[in-house]
Amino acid sequence: GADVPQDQKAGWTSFIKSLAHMTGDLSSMTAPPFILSPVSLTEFPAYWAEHPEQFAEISQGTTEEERMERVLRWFIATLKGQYTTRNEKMGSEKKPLNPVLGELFYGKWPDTNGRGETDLIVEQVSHHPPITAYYIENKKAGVALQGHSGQKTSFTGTSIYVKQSGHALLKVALKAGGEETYLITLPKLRIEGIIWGSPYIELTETSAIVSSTGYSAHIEYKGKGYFSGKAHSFKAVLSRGSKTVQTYEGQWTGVSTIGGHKGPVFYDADAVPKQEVTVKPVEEQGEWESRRLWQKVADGIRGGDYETAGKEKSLIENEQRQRRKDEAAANTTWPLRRFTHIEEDPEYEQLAAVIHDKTQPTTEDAYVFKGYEEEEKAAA
Ligand code: 0T9
Repeated sequence: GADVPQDQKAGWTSFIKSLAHMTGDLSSMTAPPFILSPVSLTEFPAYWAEHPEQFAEISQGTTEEERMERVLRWFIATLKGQYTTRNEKMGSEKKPLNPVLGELFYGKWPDTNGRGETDLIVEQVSHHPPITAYYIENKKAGVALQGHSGQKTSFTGTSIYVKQSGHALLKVALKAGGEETYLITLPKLRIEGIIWGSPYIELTETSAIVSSTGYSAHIEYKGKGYFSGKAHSFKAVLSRGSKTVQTYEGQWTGVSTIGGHKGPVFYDADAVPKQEVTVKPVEEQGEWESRRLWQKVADGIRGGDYETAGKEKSLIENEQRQRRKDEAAANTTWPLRRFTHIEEDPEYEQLAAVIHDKTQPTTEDAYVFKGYEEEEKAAA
């Protein structure tokens, strides 16, 4: 535990020991203060749109193949934000705040150059297990992403293995009329560096993007010591039916190339700065909105006042427990505000059938965005 503060070494050791007994859900486990992040998991879907120009440009591709390539480029471009931001901002991966049921996160990326505004709506749709649903749309560009995300975690002895559950569907409206759908599956994660107290993520195994046009991309992830010898590497094969159309390889944190490592640049993660989501000031947020809900806890964590952070967190958790008891007594359940839960997603089933990965479920549930509320329409 070289990176663990002296006074938290015992706490870190017992946290690691408790990982061995974990049963799939790490989010509710207590961890020492140095590893706590002041950011809730409901904020994470914003990573999908930190390159709003690439998101918008998907619909401008002139052929099915070009649009598929643009979807892949946008997807690769999101990975650095999704999986390395906490290391860059806070020095290591940190334990996010565990969202409460019904927690909301709203944000947008303003229209700066006529490409249209990108809107983000997130809701915590389950607490146990934690599941986050999101909807991201650039109406003007005709591009919308709807998805949900959960995690199943296990401890290997030295690293935490994370299987993501859920999927996302990207809808692209074509200028000439009609619509394409892209199923996006989620990579598996390995959280390394635990014993030193400086966790970081490496992606592993595969994920896929499958289009209603018949194009698909299968992406393989490798860390140090594999095909390029570099950390955070991937190889993607774009195909149509059973025919390979193109390959892409490199680092999702850096440069990737088309058709072999000497080919032209596909994407350079360092050349394109990310744009962070803009959020209303906390004072103007509703009481279920993440930054307002967690404000006192987050202030405590940021300011090193862990006693206040802990007390405020307990207040929120006790209030939640009481709500669940009251609901059980009244034989009611918490109503979802922005999404409708569906048990089966026929679009998922159809597109997932193309994926070779045996661990990808053939059927999954989903959360369908209910549509904008009146104030949102008025503000747009
Ligand atoms: C969806 C993403 C996900 C959420 C996070 C595993 C993790 C919770 C889920 C998968 C996003 O699109 C992408 C990025 C990071 C993932 C988190 C990394 C992480 O460590 C947490 C888990 C629950 C922990 O907090 C483990 C404690 C940790 C600090 C290691 C000791």
